[in-house]
Amino acid sequence: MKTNDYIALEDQYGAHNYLPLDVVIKRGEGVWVFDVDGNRYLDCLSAYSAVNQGHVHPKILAALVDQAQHITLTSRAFRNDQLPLLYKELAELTGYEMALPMNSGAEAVETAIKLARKWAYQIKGIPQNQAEILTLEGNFHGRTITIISFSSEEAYRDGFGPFTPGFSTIPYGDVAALSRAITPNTAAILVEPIQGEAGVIVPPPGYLQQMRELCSKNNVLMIADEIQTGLGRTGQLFACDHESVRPDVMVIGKALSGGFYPISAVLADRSIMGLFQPGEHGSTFGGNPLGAAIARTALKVITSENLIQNSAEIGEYFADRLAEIPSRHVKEVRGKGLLIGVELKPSAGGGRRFAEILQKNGILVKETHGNVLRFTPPLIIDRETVDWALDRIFHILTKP
Ligand code: IF1
Repeated sequence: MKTNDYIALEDQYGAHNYLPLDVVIKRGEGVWVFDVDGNRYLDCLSAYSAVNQGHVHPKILAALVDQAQHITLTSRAFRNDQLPLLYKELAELTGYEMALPMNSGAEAVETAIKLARKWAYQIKGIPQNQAEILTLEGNFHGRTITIISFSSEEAYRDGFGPFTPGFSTIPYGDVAALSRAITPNTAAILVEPIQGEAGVIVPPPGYLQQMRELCSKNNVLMIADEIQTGLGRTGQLFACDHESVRPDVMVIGKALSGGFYPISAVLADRSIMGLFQPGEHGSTFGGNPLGAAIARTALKVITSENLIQNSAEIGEYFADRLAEIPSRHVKEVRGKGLLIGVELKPSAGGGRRFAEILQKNGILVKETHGNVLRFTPPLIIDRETVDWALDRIFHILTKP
């Protein structure tokens, strides 16, 4: 079967909840993916930062295969020999005393929301059902009804009401707005340290630090959603590390499995995480031994292969070279580490057009918010491959 045959099947039998590029990928290896027609592409999306370690990383693959031959799922009614080791290794790597494992990012965000509300009523003393959680304009935290209830993107909300109460949204990057929005019923603020979907929006320097200070002063939990920015993507373990900010609750996912398996987690110290009592929260697959074994190796790969340092160095190089391209289409190049956004001018004709041209030149990117091209390759990418890509990007962006 050829590309168009697969597309026809997908079109006929699959829900049309996406409009993917017309590339049908059959195989991935490191930074490269190969389609059914034998074409090779540089993956500059990394499945939205789930494949930081590169496609089909051999060590993570080996961990998956080995664990799958022992036991894959016990449910949490019983214990297994992988989850306790993942807990310990997560605590040692991140400095948080405890973790709660889930599967998708959205489930971890929902878990963090439940935890913040529980903390609000039991510790802060907010009256029952009156906890408020602040969210930021431009946020993206997943697709569940509660999460889209505080989305500022009409397309994600339209037609899905009624919505979950208890959230209010304030402008991103605006400390004064945050200070004004805090009330005695504010339980938490949920923040992406860099907003990915909104178009790689980097907050003003010091924003996270001032948010941290305001949260501490007002007894409000700071919850960082680092599902996309975490685990090395921005050139630090966490994007919050750029400002030496330690959120009260840290949400991770995506690269936690190196793209092999849905596993996410909420991290916090015992004073917060200890509020969950047996039976109050969970999931069938949450904390399963297969996902835990995969995550243990995925984390080891990030540290043993110095992916954080590589993301910082190669990311700076990539972004600097992109910013030097004399393109009349480019408005701004921004980001941190290998989370890079190229914002196009309205006159450029939209990001999708460039994504399709880049695809024809062997590079896969995803536009976001219409006119921002995300360049987020796996963190294993080397300078030579970046130069290979820059050659092509230069010619495409300097064309009329
Ligand atoms: C889609 C966006 C990115 C996330 C952050 C939580 C989640 C995500 C910061 C939820 C997931 C994915 C979801 C995917 C596309 C992609 C995405 F474009 F949707 F917004 F990356 F920017 N927090 N992001 O980025 O995690 O439940 O998906 O495991 O839904 O189209 P999930």
